[in-house]
Formats: sequence, structure tokens, C-alpha cells
Amino acid sequence: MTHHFTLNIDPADLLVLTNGYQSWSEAELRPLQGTQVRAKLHWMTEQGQDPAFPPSDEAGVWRSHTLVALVRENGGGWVGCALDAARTFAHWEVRAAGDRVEVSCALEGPEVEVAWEETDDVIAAVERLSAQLGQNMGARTPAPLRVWCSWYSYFREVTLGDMLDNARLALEKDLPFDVFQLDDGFQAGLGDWFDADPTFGGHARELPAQLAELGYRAGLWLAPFLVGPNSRLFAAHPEWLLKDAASAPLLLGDNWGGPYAALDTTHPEALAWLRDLAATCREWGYDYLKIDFLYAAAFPGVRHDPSVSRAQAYRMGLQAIRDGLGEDGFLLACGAPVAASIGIVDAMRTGPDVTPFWDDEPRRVLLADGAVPSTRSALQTTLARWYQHAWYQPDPDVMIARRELSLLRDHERGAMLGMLDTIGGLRASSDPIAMLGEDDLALLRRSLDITAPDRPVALTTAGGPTVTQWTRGTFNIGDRPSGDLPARSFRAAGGQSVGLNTEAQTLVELAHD
Ligand code: 9PG
Repeated sequence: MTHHFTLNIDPADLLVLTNGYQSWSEAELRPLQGTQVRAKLHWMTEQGQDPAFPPSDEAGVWRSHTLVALVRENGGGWVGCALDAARTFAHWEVRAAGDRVEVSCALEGPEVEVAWEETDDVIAAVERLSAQLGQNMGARTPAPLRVWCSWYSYFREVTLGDMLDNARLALEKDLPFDVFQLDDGFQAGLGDWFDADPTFGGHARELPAQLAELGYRAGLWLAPFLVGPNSRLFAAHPEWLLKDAASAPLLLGDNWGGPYAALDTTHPEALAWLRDLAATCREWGYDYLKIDFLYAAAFPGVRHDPSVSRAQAYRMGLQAIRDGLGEDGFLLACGAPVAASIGIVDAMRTGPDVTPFWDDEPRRVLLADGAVPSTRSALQTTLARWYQHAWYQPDPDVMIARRELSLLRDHERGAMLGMLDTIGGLRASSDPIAMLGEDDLALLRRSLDITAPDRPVALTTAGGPTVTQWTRGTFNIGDRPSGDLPARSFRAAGGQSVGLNTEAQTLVELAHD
């Protein structure tokens, strides 16, 4: 089923607000006549977008998932939103067509209600329709948690000792964390979650009791739908894997040194295995799971039950994990089809990974990868999705407060802090606590203050291709000053740029701005 709408308006008078498919996929606010770029490398589209509905790469054609908005200069315009996303992917396409604009919404999966409204207040209409979708799907929005996560400093080299050293120091310094979350690196392989990586210096099941003694909850990272091509799981159960047209296990993405396979979540035995995986982690003492690379369960491919839609297959896998973890466990989704997760997950990563540097220009601009990990990309996408606090607790990713092992300058760290304050939701840090000086610790403490989400005051592209003007302040994520606001900074309403130093600003002209 495809819905069509025609607008008798000059495309030159409109901005378009798009929502990316999964956590890392680019969301943006751009002139309609611009071009939505598609990444140059295939694995980037597989790992960062929906390969079945990727960015158009055509001038004047914009694709968006679940929700889309068109904005006129006076703040009015049009908003479209699918009102259920449990079994159906809604693919919006907006096309500049001479002196008109053609809009379509194609449904992949069973029929669902689709709202399409003209409004004199796009911000309010986006918030109202997204809230309605959240309500229809029974959105879970428990109290936000403050999380220390191992990934952004220790990466796959993390050890059991690193976790405990940081937890002890956090307690000593009275840092207000609720959860200590072990990320990628503890496991023998993707799929072989119960076997330890020999370099981890122990087993993940040893951690929760020791954290509990210090007063912290234990969190664990899993990529539950991924299966490493060299894993024991891959060899033992090829029948549980998503297949290509030639019935061979489908290999996708590129991480951990190459592509990986995915579980077929329409296979009853794979579902039982997923339930058991989450239940086992719970038995080990983890009541917080960060489940990652979830888009793999919805990847286009040949499934055991071909009558199940991709969205539904994804949701069956997600529900199995929820069933294994229990209703009272906390589920943070990452790399996840965002709307299809509503009602099962407690929190959702709302953008690409932040990094201890501002921008990865080669990958973002030359390779056109909007899902590239970088602080700039994280700010852009997360700010363009502010309304998603009605779907789950947003996870705008970690604050990087450390000055050591970081290229971020003070005003860039200030922009990161401004983004966390604006979006609300979870608070997180990954800094080795022993590395933090007094100023860094003060910034870290400040970043752990939970805030209610802010509202935009206007949708214009001033300050970068995202939502930059808020009741509490203004962002400039670009590389040139915007009015009197310096590049890469946030200024609180009526105040100073947060953390802005007096160093000369680097002014770089970027093709993509
Ligand atoms: C663990 C990490 C962390 C992190 C997740 C996810 O596109 N990419 O190249 C890409 C690489 C890593 C990545 C996301 C995207 O990170 O977001 O928090 O858990 O996995 O491996």
C-alpha cells in the first residue's frame, strides 16, 4: 500500500526534516532542493542505513523512516507519521517536482494508519504525532539512568580489572552512577557469549556481585542477533542464520575485521536461544542490557518463515530478549530500527557514536557516510530526533569529559554537554576516572545531571543541518561562525557559550554544509 500527496508549493520554499532508519542512520534538516547523500561503500549502507530504502542520492528527493516533516519559513508546513511501527516499515519519500512537491508513504508490511497533516506549527505537530505513535505502541519511558560504559576508552581491550578499578574510583569520588556497563570485548566471539575472551582477565559472570558490593547495578553489552563467521554458533547452527537468495548464510556489514552473519529471528529455535541468552545474563546478575547491531534481524534476506515482514521478524527477536531478561530489566537498544522498537525497549541510542574528536571529515564528506561515528554526526542526528523521548528514553551517548586522550576542545565539549541537556534521557560516561583532573571531574558531574528534554523554538538550518534553536540555547555544529555564535559551540539562552575558550577558531569551508 502506498499513500500519495501532492502539494502545490515551490520546493525552493521548503526545508525537510528526515528521520533515519536505525540509531546510527543520519537524521537531518535540509533545504528540499538539496541532495540526500548515499554512502560510497556498500558496507556503510548495510551497517548505517536500511539497504532496502537507502538515502536517495538524487537532488530534491528525500527519504525518511516512519515520520517526515516539510517546513515553511513561517514555521508551518506538513507532517506525516505512521501510527504503528510494530510490523510495518513506513517509507516516506518527498520529491521536488517543478513547482510542486510529491510525497509518498510506502508501507512494507501489514496496513497501518498513516497521518498526514497540514499545520501552522510543525514543531507542535511533530511532537503530537510522535507522542501518538508512542502511545499506540505502549512506549516504555522509565526513569533515566546514569551509566559508566567501557567502550569509549577501553574498546575491545577492556578487562575485568578495568571495570572494577573504575567502579571503586567512582565510589571514592562519589560520582553519581547507577550502572557500570561492560561493553564489547569480554566475549570469545559474536554468538559465543558464554565463553570469555582470554584477554578479558576473567569471565563476565564474575562482575555483577563485585559491582553490587560497591553499590552499582551491572550492565552488559551484547550484539544478540550477530553471528561471527568463525564462531562456534555459526558452525553449530547454520540453519538459524538469515540466508541470501542462494540459501547461503548472508554476510553483511564490516566490523570486527570483516562482515558477519545474522540470526533468522523467525526460526523458533533461534528465538528460544535468544530467550536463553538474555535469561542467562540475568542469572549472572545483569539487569541492564545494551543490545547492539539490532538492525541485523531486520536485514533483507531469506527467512525460515517467509510470511513474516522484516519489522515483525525484528520485533520477534526483540521480544525474545525482553522475555528472557524479564519485564523489570532495563533494555537499551543500539543500532536498532528506532520506531519498530517502541514498547519493548526502555532506551534507545539516538545517533552515531560520539568520539574524542569533533569530525571525521573524510568518511562524512568524501565517503558521504552520515552514520560515521563522530561528535558532529552524533549532535546532528540526535538533535534532529528530539521528539523521540515519547518513544523511549533517548540515549544521546556518552559525555567525553577527559582532556587526556581526546582532541576535543573546550567549546566542542560544551556543545556535547549542551546536546545532552537538550535531549534529556540517559547520561553516560566512558572516561577512565583516574585520568580526570578537577576541571574534567566537574564537567563530568555536570553532565550526569538528568534534565527534561527541551523544545525547539524554530526549525531553520542556521547553525547546521539539524535543529539548532532551543528554548535553552543555540547550537552551531558547522565549521564557520553562525551570526555571532562561534563554530562548533553551544550558547545557553542569555548566557555564554558553554566551555568556550578564547583560542582562535579554525574556519574550514565544507562542501556538505
Ligand atoms: C561496540 C560498539 C559500542 C558502541 C556502539 C557500536 O559504523 N561503524 O563503523 C560503527 C562502529 C562501531 C559502532 C557503531 C558503528 O559502535 O554504538 O556504543 O557498543 O558498537 O562494538
